[in-house]
Amino acid sequence: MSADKVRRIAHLDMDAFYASCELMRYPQLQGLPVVIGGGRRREDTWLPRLLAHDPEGDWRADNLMDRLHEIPLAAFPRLKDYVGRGVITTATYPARQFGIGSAMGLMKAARLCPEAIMLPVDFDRYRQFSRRFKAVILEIAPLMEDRGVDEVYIDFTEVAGGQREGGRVLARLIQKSIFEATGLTCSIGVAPNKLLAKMASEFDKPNGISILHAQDLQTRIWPLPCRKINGIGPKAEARLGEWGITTIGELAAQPRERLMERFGRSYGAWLHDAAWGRDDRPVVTESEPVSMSRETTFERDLHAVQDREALGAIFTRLCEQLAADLQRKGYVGRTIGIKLRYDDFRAVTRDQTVEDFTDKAARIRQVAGQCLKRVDLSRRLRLLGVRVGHLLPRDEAPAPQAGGAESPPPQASLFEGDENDSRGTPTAPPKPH
Ligand code: DCP
Ligand code: MG
Repeated sequence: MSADKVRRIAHLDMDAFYASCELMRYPQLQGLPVVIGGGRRREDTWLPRLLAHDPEGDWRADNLMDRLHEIPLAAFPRLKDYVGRGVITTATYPARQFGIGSAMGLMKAARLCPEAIMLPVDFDRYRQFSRRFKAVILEIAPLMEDRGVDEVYIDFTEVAGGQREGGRVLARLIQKSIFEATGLTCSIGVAPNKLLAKMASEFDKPNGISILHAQDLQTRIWPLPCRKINGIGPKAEARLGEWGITTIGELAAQPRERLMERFGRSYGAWLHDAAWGRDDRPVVTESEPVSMSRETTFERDLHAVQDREALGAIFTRLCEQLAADLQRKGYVGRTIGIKLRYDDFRAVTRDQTVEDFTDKAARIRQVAGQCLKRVDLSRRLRLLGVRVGHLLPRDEAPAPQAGGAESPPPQASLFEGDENDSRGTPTAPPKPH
């Protein structure tokens, strides 16, 4: 970074993303309460609906896709007509005025706004829009970190216009360019680091720009609830609440040592830094991944013995998801590890490096299972993660040796049964008592 430039990091988040992508093809829904959820898209369900509402209309399957914008409002499914479970992925801003939001059950949403229009999810479409808006950003600012389908971090520091008005000039240019290319709006926060930028991007949603300077910490960040910090979830919030801490300012007033005693060294120290707006993580551009991982925080803390079955299923699923990620992206790896977080927020990791490179769920699970045997499982767990490191593109990795580790022997691991488990095949006769 040049001496005369201050660090300016932007966080950009698309507005009501899935819903906005839908509204591009159904512009007649602009300004109405619309929710996205309830299963995958099936275009063929449109025709019977259309004919029921508009029997005289010349609707044909072969040109329906070009005429989506002509579909009359009466033919759209409403929340009140929906029977079934499922949750909302997102809602348009008009729907949010009724109190509807992401992750809400469809039945509850239907009570809040029965007339809201409901559309199914179409991930392929959202991914297309995602690629397009990111391509627009990259043409303007090359240092961009992809954080998922609808958000990115951008390092403004060295980009032309990135320092003018605290970044507002560049933010405006990006916002306008994305709108011209895609028809979609986004909100941008610019701040001295990622942590603050992420919070700032929410300040003025939708279609807003917020500029935050270091000296704004006390006035604009400290009054906010702790939950607004990305990394403080409901459980940490509840534990802070037990101390009477609800705002970020109250968290900042806590001695660092006290937080470390209560939340573990690393999370406690991080909490303190976060409350003081400190974060020096770089903006990481797309590059060869060093590792890939999957982790999940449980709905309630789980115990290795009492909840063995549930944990075993979650563990298997994480390994399968990770293997699928590796296979989809074309990588194999040979360092396999686990991460646990206990109910007291302490985290531990273990890993093991093996001879063979793999992208197979069974092999990952086997080695990760070995790692699990090296940690304390007497405490309840709140998070479990699995990681594969030492990655190589699949075609650059050495071929597995004949008779080698390609087909490892099946092995019972923790969460499924251990040495005391009577289901396993005994290797020695039981000892007489
Ligand atoms: N999403 C989801 N389930 C959730 C939250 C989000 O499927 N519980 C999906 C739908 C969103 C997209 O991810 O459109 C982006 O998430 P955001 O949290 O950024 O929400 P939106 O972009 O929809 O709205 P906002 O304008 O608040 O950013
Ligand atoms: Mg969004």
